[in-house]
Amino acid sequence: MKSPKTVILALGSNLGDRSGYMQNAIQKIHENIGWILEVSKIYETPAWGFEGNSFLNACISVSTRLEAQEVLSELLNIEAELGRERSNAENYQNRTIDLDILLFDEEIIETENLKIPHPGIPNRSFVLRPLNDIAGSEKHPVSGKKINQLLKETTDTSEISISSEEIKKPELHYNFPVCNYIAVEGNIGAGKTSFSTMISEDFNAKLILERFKDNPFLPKFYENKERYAFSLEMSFLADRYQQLSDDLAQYDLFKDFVISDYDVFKSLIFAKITLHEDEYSLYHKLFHLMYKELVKPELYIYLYQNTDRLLENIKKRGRDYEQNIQPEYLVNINKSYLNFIKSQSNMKVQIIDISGLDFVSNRKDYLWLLSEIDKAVH
Ligand code: PH2
Ligand code: MG
Ligand code: MG
Repeated sequence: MKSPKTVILALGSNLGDRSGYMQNAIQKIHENIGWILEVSKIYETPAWGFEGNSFLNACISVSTRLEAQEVLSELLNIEAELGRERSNAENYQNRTIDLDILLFDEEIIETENLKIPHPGIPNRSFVLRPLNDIAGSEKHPVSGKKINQLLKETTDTSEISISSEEIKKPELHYNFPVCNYIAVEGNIGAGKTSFSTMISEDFNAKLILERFKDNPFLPKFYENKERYAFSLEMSFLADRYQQLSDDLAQYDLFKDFVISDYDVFKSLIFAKITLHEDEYSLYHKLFHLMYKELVKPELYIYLYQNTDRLLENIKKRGRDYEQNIQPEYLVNINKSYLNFIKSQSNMKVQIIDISGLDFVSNRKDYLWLLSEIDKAVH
């Protein structure tokens, strides 16, 4: 999964309800590309480089997990949806909406259909004026000059004025960040780590990830379950207890809440499946001694994924020792989770069926998932 990057886009329209098209474009960019960070003022600008109606122009910055090429193809879709018609004519045409990538982090891209930074930046005031609103002190990655410097130096003397029209960021009000601590749970391969990582990046949360990699018993366990189950469960429990008691106690001033990709109760859920009865009863005693010391999550999210997709995800991430996991084992784990959840009367739980969804590569699925989570919190 990729970390978000900041892309800066130019919006232009000189046909029909110009600011309406720009507002609709922003909504579609939010739904398909990423979070709108900043929106410039809107400028009224004469058609540059051709005889045509005058334009409204603006710039926005967007936080996206897409690659530049993917952003480009989304923009072309949005332009088409908003009635942009492209003719084969050589020169510029009037258009309902034009969406161009100006900057993509500090990347420099030179392909047949995509050049970043946009080569037109330095000699177009209709780009530089709004760009200066949101990125005046950013450096142009090729010339190294700041945008405000490029604006001072440009030779384009077009008459540009601030328009009285306004465009806004989409209104978003998520309630779930009012929870101080959210735990994300789900079967092996459900996407717990991806989802909590995305939330932590997008909503400024402190992230606690399970340290399964450091557990020396895990590969051994998958080789010989009888022999290593107890050691494995004990070491997971010790590790989870230590991590949660340390990390939840350490308050991070700069983060708004905490999100983890597990809840400590999973220890008991797995132990019940993997241990013999006598081992389990010993384990159970120790578990509760530790459990009562720990801070409980204010919201417990269970991501339900169907067995076929779990197996597919397990294969895709390719951890050697997981490749022989049997479907029955996953079905069993899912049942135990649901039983545990049923027995929880004083915890806020949200079970979300994500079968058929792909929230990592599909932003619409991700936004749907966020709205489902939000339903648990009022
Ligand atoms: N876009 C063009 C060509 N000319 N002129 C103005 N004022 N605004 C634009 O957005 C614009 C233009 C090519 O995309
Ligand atoms: Mg253009
Ligand atoms: Mg264009």
